[in-house]
Amino acid sequence: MDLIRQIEALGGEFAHQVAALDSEQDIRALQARYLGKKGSVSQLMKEMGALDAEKRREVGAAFNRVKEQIEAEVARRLGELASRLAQADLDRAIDVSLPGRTTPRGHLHILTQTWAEAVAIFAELGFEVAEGPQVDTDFHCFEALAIPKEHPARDMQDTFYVTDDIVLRPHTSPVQIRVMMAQEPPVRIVAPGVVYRRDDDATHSPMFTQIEGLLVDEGVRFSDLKGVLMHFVTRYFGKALEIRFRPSYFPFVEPGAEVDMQCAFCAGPGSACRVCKGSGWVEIGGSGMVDPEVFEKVGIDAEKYTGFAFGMGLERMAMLRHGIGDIKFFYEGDLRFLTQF
Ligand code: FA5
Repeated sequence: MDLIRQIEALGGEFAHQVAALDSEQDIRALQARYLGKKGSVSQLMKEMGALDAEKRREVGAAFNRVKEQIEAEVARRLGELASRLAQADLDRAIDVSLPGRTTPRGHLHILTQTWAEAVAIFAELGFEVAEGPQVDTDFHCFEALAIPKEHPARDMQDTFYVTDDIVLRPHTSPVQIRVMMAQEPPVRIVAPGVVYRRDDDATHSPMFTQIEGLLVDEGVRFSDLKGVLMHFVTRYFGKALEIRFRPSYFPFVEPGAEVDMQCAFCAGPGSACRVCKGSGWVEIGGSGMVDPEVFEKVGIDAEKYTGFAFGMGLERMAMLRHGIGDIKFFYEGDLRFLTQF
């Protein structure tokens, strides 16, 4: 075949092949197979040596045309490739006008909030926080609180026994004992904490939380107990509420009383209130003046000091304030419940 036609055929062949490639690397490799030192165009050029001067000029011009054509083709394909990549980049671009995707933020559990709020309210009156173990001795939970073995009062607070002498504490009252054994009066503490009982219904759980209060000093009276509890319910429920004491029996206090507060949700006795069942009052805990027998057990002079103590359920408080109908909601971890508080 005529050399010029062969050269032009190579140009056509290159154009055909380069059209099928879509990476810079492949295109450059193809270019080298044609124009590189050992490329097919360069090989063909070697045949020019045998031609006469005029023919060589013609053929040389054909070589230049094909080289330029190949180079132009390479530049065009690389340009196409670059703009396709730029377009892909643009398509991927972020629409800054769209609302952002926020990471959901957690918050404190309603019971933790109640715990912290109760502690903060008592702190306003100068009470400090004391803690004790959840697994405690029979001595701290019962004996020292004047509830000997076989005493019927144990039934009210029946709990889980680890051994005959180690129990899961059924109330926060053992913290009173630990504090009084460790510290001389004046004592002014609140002890929030988890406690356990053999209970299970809509308002009673086998594991729940209480807050204990204890104040021991010279001249402490029952009216001080009333004042402290009135301050607490008024601050916690956000309105002035009355307190009522009903005589009750807790072996470690004398006199002892159940504490009722005026129902925060109705007009008073006789209404069709679901919370207080129309009585106008709701029970919030137990209380009383520390029994001299307890002072004797912990080595405090009962002639010199008097004191009061109380214990309330924290779930009970939150249920009353937020209208929560079942104590189980606190422990189930259901976000539909938890996110309401
Ligand atoms: C006591 O636990 C006494 N330690 C309180 C006390 C302290 C009296 C200091 C005198 C001096 P009581 O068993 O009534 O008392 O429990 C107190 C409160 O804990 C109850 O009013 C109730 O709000 C809550 N409570 C009791 N049992 C459960 C339970 N199983 N689940 C949830 N809350 C409970």
